[in-house]
Amino acid sequence: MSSQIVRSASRAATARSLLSASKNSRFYSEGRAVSAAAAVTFSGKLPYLVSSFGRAGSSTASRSWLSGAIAIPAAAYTLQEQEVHAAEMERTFIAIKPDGVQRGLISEIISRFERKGFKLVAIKIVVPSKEFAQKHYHDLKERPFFNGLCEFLSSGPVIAMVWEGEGVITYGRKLIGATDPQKSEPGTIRGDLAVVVGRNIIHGSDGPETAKDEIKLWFKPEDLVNYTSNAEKWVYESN
Ligand code: IDP
Ligand code: MG
Repeated sequence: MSSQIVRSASRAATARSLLSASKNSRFYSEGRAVSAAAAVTFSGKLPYLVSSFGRAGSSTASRSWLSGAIAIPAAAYTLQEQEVHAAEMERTFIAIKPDGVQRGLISEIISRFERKGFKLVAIKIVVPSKEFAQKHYHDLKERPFFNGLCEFLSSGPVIAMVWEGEGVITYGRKLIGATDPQKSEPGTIRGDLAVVVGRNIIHGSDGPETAKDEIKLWFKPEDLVNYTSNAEKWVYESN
């Protein structure tokens, strides 16, 4: 298991713990790449927090993180702030490309992320310039299809979105399916709704770093909305 996966697994476990621990307070999440442990401050909720952390230790990754966390003296958690300004939920950048928009697949695609339990935190419709498309796909600039790809992305409206949730970067890619729709599994967005690689209807960030970069490229920080969804306690609580 790579250290990146370990980090993201422990962050996810922390986020879930905090969701339990913050039943009566507002839950915040941010796209900042901060250590969850460093970000946690509580108001008089430490005993509950600690017992909640204890229960959450179901994986090796989270257990090792948790033992470290519990060893931190209570005083290390400043108890001043009212709100838990805490463990980020992961965020990913998802775009419905011009073919998906023109084919009337916006609601179909959004509903797959929504029904899974992920939370929409930013959305806009935009026709990107070719220069912007080149920035978005900069890592593919040596590929023979780069120019056509950027022409295509800038040829019409794109739905740009940020989705939030535990494991949303990796699982978002699973929902999307393989790059070439001929190889995408049935049940995935590309598997069910697209046929060729040049018109595969959707983009999704492929890792934490690209997610961060792409969100920053497409959205201003103030475009991202922090809110608590009513569904969160039903999606994330554990027994
Ligand atoms: P991804 O979208 O699954 O992350 P990437 O390899 O990052 O796949 O490629 C970006 C986009 O470039 C693809 O979604 C697809 O639209 C296009 N693309 C990838 N490979 C080819 C190809 O071989 N021919 C034409 N277009 C391609
Ligand atoms: Mg890609």
